[in-house]
Amino acid sequence: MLNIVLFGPPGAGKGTQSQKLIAHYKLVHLSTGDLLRAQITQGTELGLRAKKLMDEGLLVPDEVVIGMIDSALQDNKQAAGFIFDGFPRTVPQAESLDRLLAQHETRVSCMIALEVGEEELVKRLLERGKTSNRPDDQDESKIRRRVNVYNTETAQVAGYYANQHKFHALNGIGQIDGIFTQICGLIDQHQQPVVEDPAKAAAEVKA
Ligand code: B4P
Repeated sequence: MLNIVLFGPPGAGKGTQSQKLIAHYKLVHLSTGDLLRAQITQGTELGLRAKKLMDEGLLVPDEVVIGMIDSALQDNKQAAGFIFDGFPRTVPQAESLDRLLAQHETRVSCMIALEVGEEELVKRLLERGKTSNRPDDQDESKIRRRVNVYNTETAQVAGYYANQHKFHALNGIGQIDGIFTQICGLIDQHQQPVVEDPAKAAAEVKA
């Protein structure tokens, strides 16, 4: 299975690139932001609690998002793999994801982080806020708070995957298609079959 964690601050392009990646690799897209917004639209109790936090640019409690990912994995047992978009956002979420994937006899293949500076993030999200109807995209101080939450609570998740030798960072500024090509290059490296004995493999290729 191919399981990609797409990482980066709010507005880095995670949602944008996820749409292209699910079409290219036929993966299931799991965006905790989208799952939470669906709960808000349905007017569930969980959605009402999440909305207050999201509108303020704060994180929703770990157990809520972990529970949503757990049920989404149960609902997609036949999937070829997943794009995790906006999850995990804390180290406890990352630890839970490892545990949940192990229950399904799979694991995270790699994390790809999109790096974008704060001023560009603010510009992109204010622009999206003109049409998205998302309260968290319409107020500059809330956008800056989200970036601050990312820097203080989420950025350390990168270290968690670096320790597992699964972390890759890319410049998230540039043409969307160009960034997509670079992401695919990194993912394809992780899809290469593991060669146990390079000399034997080379001899087989010659023969
Ligand atoms: P999310 O829904 O995850 O949203 P996001 O991080 O704001 O956006 P994303 O990063 O996907 O946007 P994109 O760059 O694609 O989170 C919303 C809230 O939900 C959080 O603040 C939190 O409250 C809650 N939440 C979600 N998951 C949680 C979790 N695991 N734990 C706790 N709380 C959680 O797009 C941004 C804009 O940039 C778009 O308009 C796009 O067109 C543009 N763009 C993209 N790439 C571009 C490029 N290369 N050049 C120019 N513009 C570009």
